[in-house]
Amino acid sequence: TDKALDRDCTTLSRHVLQQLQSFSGEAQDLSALMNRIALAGKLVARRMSNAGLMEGVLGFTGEVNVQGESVKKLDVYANDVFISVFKQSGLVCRLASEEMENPYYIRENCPIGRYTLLYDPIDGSSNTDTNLSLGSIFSIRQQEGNDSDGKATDLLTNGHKQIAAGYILYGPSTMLIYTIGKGVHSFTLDPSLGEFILTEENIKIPDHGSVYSVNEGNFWQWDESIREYIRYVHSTEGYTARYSGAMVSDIHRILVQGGVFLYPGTLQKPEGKLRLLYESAPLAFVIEQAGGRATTGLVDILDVVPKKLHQRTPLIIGSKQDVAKVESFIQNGHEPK
Ligand code: P6P
Repeated sequence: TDKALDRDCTTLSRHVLQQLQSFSGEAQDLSALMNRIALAGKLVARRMSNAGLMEGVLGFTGEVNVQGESVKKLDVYANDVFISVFKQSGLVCRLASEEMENPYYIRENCPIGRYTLLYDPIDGSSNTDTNLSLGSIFSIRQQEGNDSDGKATDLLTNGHKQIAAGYILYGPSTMLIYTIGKGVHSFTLDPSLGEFILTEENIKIPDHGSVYSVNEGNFWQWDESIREYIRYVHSTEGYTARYSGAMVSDIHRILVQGGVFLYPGTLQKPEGKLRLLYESAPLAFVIEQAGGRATTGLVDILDVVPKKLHQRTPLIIGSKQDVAKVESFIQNGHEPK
């Protein structure tokens, strides 16, 4: 049959089943979960594409627009989208996100739904008003125990407990990148079909790349070892700086071209700015599955055990060699290897 047609028929839910080479209960669940993530991505992408047109959507909250809809800030809207798509799915009992202090329980799903979604509905929301790329980040875990105290303490475990993770990149095209621990695969939304179509399977991050991605405006707040690394890349041929304000887009560039993204601890945020459970850990799962690395500078991100749901960690993520270079400055004081 026609290769292009076969590809157009490799939808995300089909691909998950192919990955697992199984139609077991869990395989079906994962396929259904990924399908719901895709639906959320489509709904958010649609909202973004006409955000500039609907009066007051950009960066506003509480406004009522011309359609009489209560207009929500995009990240509040996106947060609700993920809740809604999983409400009907029956699979997910709990959702934890940057937008909610405590996990949201879908009570009707709880006795049966054994999955928890951890997500950052809109990453890089400062880019909303400037029509630049944005992302959603997701991580799926299985609930352990019955969470009787409703504090979801079973979520406070390391990143190896993730069963699926990935991100949606709302760029010139909308892409969904995911892993279920069997490689990293990318899909592109075909708006004419309303489907995410397989773009690339088993993506491998280059072992080295020229890009370093960091907010140099924080230079005055960094440890001396990070400053030493930055002085090194400033004085060494072959490095180029790229930083967009949305780490999904910066890290996607690094997945494709190689390089390293850093958000180190600062004076104001010694633990860094990025949240472990629904930002760093899912991205670390993806990048490690693609053959890269993710570390706090001292500990692999996937080994960090959080003490609280919204715990932040420093993040150094990307190509093996480039991450190791940053670590060499951090771990050997100021003397690079
Ligand atoms: P800064 C967006 O708010 C975000 O979480 C990441 O997507 C982005 O890389 C970072 O924060 C930007 O933070 O401090 O550099 O503006």
